[in-house]
Order: sequence, then C-alpha cells, then structure tokens
Amino acid sequence: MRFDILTLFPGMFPGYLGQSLLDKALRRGLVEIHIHDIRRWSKDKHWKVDDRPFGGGPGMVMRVEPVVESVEAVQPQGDRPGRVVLLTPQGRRLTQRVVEELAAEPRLILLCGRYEGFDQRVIDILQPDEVSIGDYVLNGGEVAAMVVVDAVIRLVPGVLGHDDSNVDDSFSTGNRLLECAQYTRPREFRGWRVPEVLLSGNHGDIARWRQQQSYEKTKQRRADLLDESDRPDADDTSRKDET
Ligand code: 6GU
Repeated sequence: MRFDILTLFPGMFPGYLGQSLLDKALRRGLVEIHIHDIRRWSKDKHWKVDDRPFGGGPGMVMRVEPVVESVEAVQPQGDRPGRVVLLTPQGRRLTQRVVEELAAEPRLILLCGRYEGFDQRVIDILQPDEVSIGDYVLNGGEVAAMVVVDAVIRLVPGVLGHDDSNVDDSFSTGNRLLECAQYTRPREFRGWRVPEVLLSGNHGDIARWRQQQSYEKTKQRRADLLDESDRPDADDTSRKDET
C-alpha cells in the first residue's frame, strides 16, 4: 500500500516512520510512504503558501494554487491517482470502520492542513474525503495523518506478526467490544494475583471469562458500543463466541 503525505512540516515524519512496526513494513516493501513539502509548489519567493482571509478575520488560509498543484503533481507518481484524504476537524470522524475502508485502498494521498484551514476551492476542486480524528483541535493535520497511517497499516496483510492479530482488536468488524484485561508472569506481585481461571488450562472457561470481562468493561465504559447480540450469553454463532 502506498501513502503520499503532503505537508508544510515534512520534518515531523521521519521519527515516526522509524518506529518498529512501520519501519519493518517499509523495509519489507509492504508499505511505501512518500513525504512531500507543499512549499515546493509555492510561486512566492519566500515559499509562502498561506494568505489572509477575504472578508477579514484572524489567522491565515492555505492558498488554493500550491495545494491543488501539489496534489496534481504527486498523483501521477504512482500507478493510480489514489484517494485524496484531507485531514481537518471539519471531516467525518475516523472510526475503525473508516480505517477499514481506507485500508481497502491501494493508495492514499493525505493532505495536512495548518493555520485556519484551506481555501474552499481546494475542497471544491479535489473533492477529498475529509477526515477528522476526533472532537478536539490540533495545530495541524500532521499528527492526524500519522494516526491514519498507524491505524491503516495494521490492516495491511503481512504487517502484523500473525494475520489474525487485528481481527480481535477492539472496534474492528470482528469485535466491537473493549479488550479484556491481560496478564503475564509473575503469577503474583505484591499480593496481586492473576485470576485463577487463566491458569486453569481450560480453554472453554478462559474464552467465556474473557468474553464476559470484555462485555462488562464495555457496558461500564462504552455502553454506546453495545447491542443485543453482544451479550456473552447471546445465542449467536459469530466468531467472537467461538474464541
Ligand atoms: Cl484532522 N486536524 C486538526 N487540525 N485538528 C483536528 C483533526 C485534524 N482531527 C481532530 N482535530
């Protein structure tokens, strides 16, 4: 899968790209990431890409020409134009469902904004998929783009150790419940013991206990994620009850 990231701050990415899972995916050729500095497409002698808003008001607006021209220059660099995703707090909210949708694309062009946003004509011309990572304000789309890459690459076949390890992730199509508590050695620390059932070797009991724990935690913290079929005793044969 190929990502192209268009940004005014290309220096923010190398540290992130070197992190272990991503670094390995890049080295194995499963994922390709190209970073592009939007300023390269500025016609201004100071490489300016923003300007004051018509009608007045605080802040600066990203100009239409360098942004549109940067996307149009980058698109032919791959075998396919790719889906253009614009990171903005005005976008649809990123959820695991949206992540799954984006992971199905062979190429994503992630456009990071700064300042007070883009000239509206950027959106009118490019018709991007506008995505927000949540209801809070970031200084720019760069961190949001890293979030998108991070969530999407986990779904690229071969990136994770074994191919199933994302099916059970919280919020994924295979499991919309929160993860249950996990334990490893030692069996006891400062009097805090690992639940007996996990040491029992009884896989049926363990699976039921985990399902129950996931359900209880989700009910307490995120009841909005639950529906009737999520009850651990619900009569359904979907994979979450088999595990
Ligand atoms: Cl994608 N950009 C900015 N600037 N702020 C955000 C965001 C994006 N998503 C949530 N807040």
